[in-house]
Amino acid sequence: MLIKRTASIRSSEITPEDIYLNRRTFIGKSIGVAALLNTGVLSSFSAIAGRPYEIDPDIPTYRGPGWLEKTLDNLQAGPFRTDEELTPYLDVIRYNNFYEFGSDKQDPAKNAQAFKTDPWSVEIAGEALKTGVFHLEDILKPHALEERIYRLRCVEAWSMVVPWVGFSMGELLKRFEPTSKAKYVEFTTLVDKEQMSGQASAFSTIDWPYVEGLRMDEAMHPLSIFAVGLYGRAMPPQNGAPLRIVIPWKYGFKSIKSIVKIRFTEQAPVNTWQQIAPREYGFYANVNPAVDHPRWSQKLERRLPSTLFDRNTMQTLPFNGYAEQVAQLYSGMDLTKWF
Ligand SMILES: Nc1nc2c(c(=O)[nH]1)N[C@H]1C(S)=C(S)[C@@H](COP(=O)(O)O)O[C@H]1N2
Ligand SMILES: [Mo]
Repeated sequence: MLIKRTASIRSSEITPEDIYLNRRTFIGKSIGVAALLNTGVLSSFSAIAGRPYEIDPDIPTYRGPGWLEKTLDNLQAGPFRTDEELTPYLDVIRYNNFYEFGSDKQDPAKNAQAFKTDPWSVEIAGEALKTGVFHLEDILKPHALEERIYRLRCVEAWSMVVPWVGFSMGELLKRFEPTSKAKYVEFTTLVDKEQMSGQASAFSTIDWPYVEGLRMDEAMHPLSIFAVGLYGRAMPPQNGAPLRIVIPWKYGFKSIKSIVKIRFTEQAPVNTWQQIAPREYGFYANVNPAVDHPRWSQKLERRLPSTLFDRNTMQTLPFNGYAEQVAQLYSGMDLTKWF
């Protein structure tokens, strides 16, 4: 739906993605702001963000479940916000890694549009007093939604700045009363070969489901969030609707999407990328410019939007710039070994 509606998007299929991203951004800026000012949309969004969102109101957006729409009206400004320039909405929703829907950057935006995210339930399991299967709506009910503007740094050396809609991960996890044996928390993505074309593909290297994990103290850190939206709207399917996590000081692959299970464990979970290539990807995956990926350097990153002519390159910072908040979680650990 999203992809088919405008004729200009068609050109993405024949244009190198970098040029395509830049062109869309330019169009978005030149016509989008004026249109927003006319409709008053800009002012209503800037009230939430404290800064204007440059979103063309003609861009079809995923609405999400009705109950979520109501809570999106009451967004609060969350802590730790970066004031770096936001990555344009179109880049955030059309340049994705979500292998369940294909491995090209534009596959998820094309293949996830009909993804059914309502009703959705999440199983809470393992070392906790309250376990069971819960409706997502019930899980989210007690939490006021915040806007968290974070950097996201992919292990592939590109990055974005995204205004996520979400809330503190620890606040939710606490409600299920993890026991003293809960040293880690594991997250699992949906398996549904009918809906997720990437899972049905014979070329897939991933042993589904996609699994991720955090140490309990990482999960309880105030920077860690569950996210249900971005840019003041419901989470687009390609970005991990209806529920994903965002861990901004770690490489993007830790921020697992479309979660159906949360399990508290005593042993460290084996996350998907570590399982596929343990020499390239570890459990911690803290952003670290001093530790190269075996096949490329991690010193620099390409901040989207990026083009063939202007790569928009910048230095990658330890812990993705969140060292002040999280470095003490790893004091005494050799981060070249625990990568
Ligand atoms: N289930 C699942 N979660 C996933 C992935 C995936 O392939 N499957 N890709 C990860 C990677 S590598 C990145 S960089 C981020 C990208 O999030 P975004 O598409 O919202 O920018 O999602 C992460 N979460
Ligand atoms: Mo990534």
